[in-house]
Amino acid sequence: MADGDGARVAILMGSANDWEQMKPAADALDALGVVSDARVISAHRTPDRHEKYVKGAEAAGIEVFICGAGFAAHLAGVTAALTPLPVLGVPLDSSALDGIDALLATVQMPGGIPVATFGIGKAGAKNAGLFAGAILAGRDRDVRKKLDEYRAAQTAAVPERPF
Ligand code: RP5
Repeated sequence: MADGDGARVAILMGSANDWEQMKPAADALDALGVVSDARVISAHRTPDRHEKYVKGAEAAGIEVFICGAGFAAHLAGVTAALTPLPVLGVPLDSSALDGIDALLATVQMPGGIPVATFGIGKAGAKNAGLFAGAILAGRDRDVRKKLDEYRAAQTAAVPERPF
């Protein structure tokens, strides 16, 4: 579930309109048995909500952030500025530039405040969810088991022939 109760991964997005592209992150974490907390938080539209949430997140049990935003996407970078926890950035396709603007804004962090940047849109969100799970799996045997099972099932689902 992405409703926050017992969440270890925060999924932030700049707009409720981003949810369709960001939901695969929550789904991937669900598949690994990891509770996430999906929030609409914009670095420029709701800066106070942003700072309050990020500053309180670690004490609330959050271990990893996934941040998705479109246009001149600065949500992941500002989040990383506010916390030492790992921040995974997902550039979203919401502008006339099809997400290239968000990709460059997210990936081109100046040295010193890192954001691990994923692909544009749903595939990037899915991989960010799986990557967050892999971070937790390093010292959580239950998540590691689920991750191994997820990958084994994915492999088993690939047919030998295309027809
Ligand atoms: C960004 O601006 C959001 O992440 C969203 O992708 C984009 C457009 O937001 P809306 O105008 O659709 O709310 O901050």
